[in-house]
Amino acid sequence: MKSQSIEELYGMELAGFIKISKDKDALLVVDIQNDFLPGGALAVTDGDQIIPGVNILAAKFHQIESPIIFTQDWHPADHSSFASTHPGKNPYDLYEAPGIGPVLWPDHCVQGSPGANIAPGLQTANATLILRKGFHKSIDSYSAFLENDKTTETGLRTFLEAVGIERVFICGLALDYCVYYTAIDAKKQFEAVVVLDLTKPVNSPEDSVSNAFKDMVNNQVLFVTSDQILE
Ligand code: VGL
Ligand code: ZN
Repeated sequence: MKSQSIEELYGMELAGFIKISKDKDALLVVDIQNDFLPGGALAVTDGDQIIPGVNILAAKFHQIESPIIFTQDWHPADHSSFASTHPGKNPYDLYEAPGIGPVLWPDHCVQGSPGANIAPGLQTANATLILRKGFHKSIDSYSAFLENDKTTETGLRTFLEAVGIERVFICGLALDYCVYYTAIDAKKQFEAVVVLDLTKPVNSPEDSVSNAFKDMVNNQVLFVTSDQILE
């Protein structure tokens, strides 16, 4: 059975076929961790469905010897993004503070916990770099490049620049948070391409996906499906 196409799901215009180049294109696999999968603390609906396709896409980048970077959300147990650290607050309550928001989260991806592990089905043997983010207690990091203060660098920008990368392909979880913010920050220095069939949203608050797409389109982020990426 053919599943619903991504054009039908999101209505985004696709960039078409793109041939990837050795050492100029990098793949970012964002936060595919147990806590973001069905049954996890901050479960993303169908988050597990993207894993086989991510493995296939990563194999294409590995084939041409281009870097593959996995990220891990990696929070201390008392992280300020957790509702549990704010008396009287519940997960998904709206909450804005510097570096935190627009909602509070259930406790998730606590450093060293099973939920923070990369999903066992994901093949990481070919990883060039596994980057952890969100480890500062009072500031979140949705983006793999910049923490939510929009100033503190994770080091990923400098890494990609040092190895000569010009374009990044972004997949993983979640579309409306870490994938979205990663794409916006990537585009400041590199071409940024989001792989629409290999990402799924949290959908909280309810306009998070439409806002993310609006902002990505305004920033000239490109969209493809994984079958359009050719080695
Ligand atoms: C994420 C919410 C909180 C994500 C991480 O990976 O998209 N979302 N922490
Ligand atoms: Zn988080």
